[in-house]
Amino acid sequence: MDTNIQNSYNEAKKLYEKHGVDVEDVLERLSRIKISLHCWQGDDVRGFLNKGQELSGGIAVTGSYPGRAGTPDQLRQDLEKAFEFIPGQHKVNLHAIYADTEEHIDLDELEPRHFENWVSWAKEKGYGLDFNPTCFSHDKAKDGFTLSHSNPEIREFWIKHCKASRKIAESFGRELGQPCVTNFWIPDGYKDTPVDRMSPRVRLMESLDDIFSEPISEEYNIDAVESKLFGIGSESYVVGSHEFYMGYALTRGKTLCFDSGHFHPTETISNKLSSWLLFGDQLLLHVSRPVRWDSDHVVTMDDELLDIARELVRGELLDKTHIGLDFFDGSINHVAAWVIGTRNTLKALLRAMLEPVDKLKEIELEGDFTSRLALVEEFKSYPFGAIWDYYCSKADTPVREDWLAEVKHYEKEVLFKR
Ligand code: RNT
Ligand code: ZN
Repeated sequence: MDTNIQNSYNEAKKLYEKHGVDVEDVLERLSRIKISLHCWQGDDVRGFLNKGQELSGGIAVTGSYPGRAGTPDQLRQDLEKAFEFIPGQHKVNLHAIYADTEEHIDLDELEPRHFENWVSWAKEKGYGLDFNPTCFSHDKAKDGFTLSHSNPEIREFWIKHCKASRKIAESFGRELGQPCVTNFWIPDGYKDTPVDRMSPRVRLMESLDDIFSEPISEEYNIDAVESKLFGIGSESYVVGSHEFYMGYALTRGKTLCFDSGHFHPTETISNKLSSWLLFGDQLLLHVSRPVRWDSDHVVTMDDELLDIARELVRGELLDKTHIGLDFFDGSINHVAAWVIGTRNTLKALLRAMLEPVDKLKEIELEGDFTSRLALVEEFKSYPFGAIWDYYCSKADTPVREDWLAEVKHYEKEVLFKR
């Protein structure tokens, strides 16, 4: 290891240890955290099934940066490249439209065999896999409704697709020896104020109950449900709102997914996590960054990311939390987007873990809010960067911005030649 990195680490470690923080233990705990890299950042949410379908469902990618993955092999190659720059062992989050098959099939006909190439790749590389049914970008989702559709035939199509998705997820979990988190997100909603808010919710509840009627061991598959406040074209009403899924997940023992872009622009998810996990068993995060709306910008080291990380650490919630990323920026290098977002998420967790949590909690209980504020603020400029550099170096991943030159090289040699 570079002696500067080692020396800076030793000095930084002493500062943290003065406050009783066991830095080696922190790094060991950090190395066990898995982040799920969302495959859809790699190709602007296009997928390989039903090629040519426009992205729908009230989500949007802007930008046309060259080099996005056009085949499953290219997408895997790009993910591998990103993982070279991210310390630790992580997961890949697939959507159903990323099936790797030559067969012309529809979403309701998908089977585990259509994902065999993904599984053997993940096995070889030691990655875990997560999954999502794709209830958008499809002719049967054109009017903005899927599982809550008033037409029973359309509903049935989506129910079949979601059932097929759970089977695929189960096979991932079985094959890879770690549970696959399957996240159910549907776009259903109205642009303008509805007259009947209840009936679509009743239909959604019934569809979900049907989908989940077959028991699947949580050893293989964990079902999560994701709420949303509004989308493009569903500004006035979304069937699967936060309250809907909170009630659903609690009464059905499901995992609740919080996407940081799915609430009012000034509302944060960090303040919600402890309340949910007091009553619910598990949490899925879609770490994203809304800018004025659910814009899915690349995750940066902003206050909310830090607050999410602090909540997970201070509340001892990490063991019950699955962390996935969810952003799609088509205006920058696709591989760099993953690297920046994932490194930031890990770095935020590290920063949170390096805080003297027990000591701060004591000070708070004593009512010494002056010290609480003073210490929390001083800790913001403690040398976590030196610990992070050491962690990256030890994991044989590039230190600081060194990864950028490698991404630029990859861009020139591979991405721009596509
Ligand atoms: C949409 C949701 C959902 C999607 C992915 C592609 O608002 O956040 O998680 O981003 O399924
Ligand atoms: Zn999401």
